[in-house]
Amino acid sequence: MSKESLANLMTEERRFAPPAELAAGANVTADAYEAAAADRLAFWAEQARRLSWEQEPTQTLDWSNPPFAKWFADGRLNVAYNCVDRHVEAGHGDRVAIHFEGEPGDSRAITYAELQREVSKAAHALTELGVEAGDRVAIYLPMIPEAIIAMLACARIGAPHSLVFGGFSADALATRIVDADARIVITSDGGWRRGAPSALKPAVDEALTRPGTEAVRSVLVVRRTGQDVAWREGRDVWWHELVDRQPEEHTPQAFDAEHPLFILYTSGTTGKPKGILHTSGGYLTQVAYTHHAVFDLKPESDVYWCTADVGWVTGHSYIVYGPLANGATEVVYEGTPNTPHNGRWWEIVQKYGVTLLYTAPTAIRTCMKWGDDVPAGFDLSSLRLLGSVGEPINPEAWIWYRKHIGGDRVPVVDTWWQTETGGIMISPLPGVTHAKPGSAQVPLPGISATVVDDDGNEVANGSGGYLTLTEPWPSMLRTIWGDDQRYLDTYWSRFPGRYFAGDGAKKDADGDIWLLGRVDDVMLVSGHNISTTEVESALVSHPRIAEAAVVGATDPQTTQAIVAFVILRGGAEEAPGLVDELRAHVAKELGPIAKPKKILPVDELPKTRSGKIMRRLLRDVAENRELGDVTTLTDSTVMDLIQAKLPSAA
Ligand code: 6R9
Repeated sequence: MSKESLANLMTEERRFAPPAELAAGANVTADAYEAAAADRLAFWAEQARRLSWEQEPTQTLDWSNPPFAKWFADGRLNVAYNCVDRHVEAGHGDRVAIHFEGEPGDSRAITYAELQREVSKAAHALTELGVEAGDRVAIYLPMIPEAIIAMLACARIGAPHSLVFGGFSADALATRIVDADARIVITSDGGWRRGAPSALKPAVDEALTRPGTEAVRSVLVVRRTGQDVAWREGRDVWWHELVDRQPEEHTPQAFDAEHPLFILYTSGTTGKPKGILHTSGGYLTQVAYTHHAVFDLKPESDVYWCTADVGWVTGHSYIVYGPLANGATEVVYEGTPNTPHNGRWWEIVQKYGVTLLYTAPTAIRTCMKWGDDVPAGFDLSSLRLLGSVGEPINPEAWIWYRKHIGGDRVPVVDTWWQTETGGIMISPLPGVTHAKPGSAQVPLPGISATVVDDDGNEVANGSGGYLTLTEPWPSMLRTIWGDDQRYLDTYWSRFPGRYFAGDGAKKDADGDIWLLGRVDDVMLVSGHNISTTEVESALVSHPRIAEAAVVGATDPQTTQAIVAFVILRGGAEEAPGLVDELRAHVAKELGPIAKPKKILPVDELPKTRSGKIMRRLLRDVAENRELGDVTTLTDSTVMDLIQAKLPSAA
């Protein structure tokens, strides 16, 4: 974003107060902001006491070598003990930890006592395979309980895990195995997706033929689908043969608070993937606190469901570590939302009486496209809170979510954070904040964030710029695995002394924060910086538009011209005059400067597995360029479809 800061185009006047009952019994009330503001470090030291430490920390933050943080450095704890054993010891062994729902309809309830036995056996099994504290373990599994058990078993023996999305190719898997220098890979024959078994093991076999993967000694294979698998004697081991015969008791050993817990790769827009490193004590403190505060979890009565994949950071922090540290009962679903029918998610909410639901805007927009009558066919009255993560949520999608899923009575929390931040950073508190559709609003207690201009000066209310984090936080990344210099360059060099997240944002008249998308996606039109998010939200507020992706394409007159790719509601039938009507609609909502030069109806948009639109690829299409890296797309055929439809897009 150069010269002109982001134009502040969008206005949203709707407001929703917290439901009185929720506010009256909320886990966290307004005084938390005051306590944290009065003494931020004392506030986090207090939150660390939610955990069970073998040795309580006496230090909170060591920032003597910024930006390399140490939190609770002299404390010692076992993360798996905190997520499992201590709940059993507290008498909650019979509480269900995981309601697993397989895509084909099989289900399995795992109590905390059972989880303790499974994690203990898996920890013994890893030890038998020679895994020691500090060794890296690659996990390439579908959404089945063994994924969670494997992660916790690694944590239990101090072996950092590196999850790789089941949807990623052998190449992507190999790169990540090599970079982390993994010793073991945990995988399965396959998983169920869209009503059919989808193989995983062949990608592992292929990845392990690549140079640099020789250090992998064993491949531990879960049987899920029963597909035939190729077998390498001496290397491949069945989970059920090795794990099932292990002892059910395992004594957890405590590790330093700064002991590495996991590496998770983010692709970013360019360059090789970055291995984001998270450690133990600070990470667990923040994910446990934020899960308690943002979702208002009451572990005795709530049924929580986060629809993310465990291979995404949202799965790490808000399926595994946060909820289990808090003793939650949660749903884990293996498959796709429309198998065997478009109402599958709502059927699951009804079946388990889900009270707290956490999902992504892309899923919400997809459900909007399928129609209001789908959720209306199920009893969703158990829900009491809805969360959103992954992208800016367009105000119309927010309103739809609240109305059609939340019965117009439950709060919606829009949570901004990143793989790098480890836990939620900016979000309403459901019992406190008067919600504004489309805005993540305020940093959580103990978190310091602001919006700055090109020179790093805080912008006035009503202006846009760059989102920065101004103080270290407990679950912050500690570095990029094996590359401290890249950590400094990527996050700490743009604004010295501050973390730069890469997102554009604005502050509204009340000082609330609105996220405007990645700065790489911001458009420069006739000297004005315009956010792709705002134009997309304006398009989505038109009744014919289900989804929109906007990019800036090079233009001789205006520097960049706005090009919009849209999915029409109720099918791709294009009514005459619709494109003109849409352009006029955007002009009315945002002003003539934001009017797209081109609007192109398409059937699908290119997305990553975590549901983020890959605008970079659409920019390639709009500028008639050869496509860049497509390996992180959910479905790489989408780009062919778009290109076939638009032979001369630019
Ligand atoms: C948790 C996660 C991080 C990027 C982030 C931002 C976007 C996530 C958002 C949001 C607006 C929200 N993002 N949540 N933008 N509002 N509530 O998504 O991590 O996969 O690393 O992505 O996602 O652009 O910088 P990750």
